[in-house]
Amino acid sequence: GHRGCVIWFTGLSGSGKSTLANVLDHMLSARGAKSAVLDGDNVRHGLNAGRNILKETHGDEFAERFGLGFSAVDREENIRRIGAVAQLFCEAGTIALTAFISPYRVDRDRVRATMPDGDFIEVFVDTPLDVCEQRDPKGLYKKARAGEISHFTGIDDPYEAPDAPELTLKASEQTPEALAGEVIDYLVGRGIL
Ligand code: GGZ
Repeated sequence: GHRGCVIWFTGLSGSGKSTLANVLDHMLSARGAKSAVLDGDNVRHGLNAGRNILKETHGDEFAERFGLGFSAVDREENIRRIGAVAQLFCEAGTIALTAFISPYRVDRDRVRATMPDGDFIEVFVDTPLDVCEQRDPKGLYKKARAGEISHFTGIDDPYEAPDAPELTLKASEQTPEALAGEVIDYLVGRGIL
């Protein structure tokens, strides 16, 4: 058996958060645990869709009010909603794996504060900026350097590393499988698995 919890991955774009969450998701399934991945690729197209998407379906005024971008306040609302959803998964007994940059400490700490002690597990995916920029899977760092995207995390927007994460993973030094194994060990150690 296992209980629900939230495993909150935080780190730069390209740090390996989503890859790690997906590998962990499969490892948890293999052990018979219920888990679910929330990441930008699903959430920022649905629940937290951006203005461009909402303009098409709901019109300009709606898109202006509710569409989320990457300003500090939009990221704040992005994280608040994701935190609320992750908490619902947790209460339903599922292990929620969230993979968002979540660059602001205060936003992450607010999610933590809404949850029972021990249920919010913050995992810092600690990949150096230069490694993320080398990988640049979507070419976004290149665009940010060229000034085609502004407020890009790590380039011209801040990333606040956690002060006291439950785990720090050096994602540039080990395979995703080995790193996911570290998270599994942590969960076993805490009696969650
Ligand atoms: C950071 C951005 C930006 C800006 C678009 N800054 O590599 P990706 O593409 O898939 O990961 C990034 C993703 C970040 O969304 P999150 O919801 O995780 O961000 S936050 O937690 O800060 O709300 C990147 C893409 O969206 N992207 N513009 N300006 N990342």
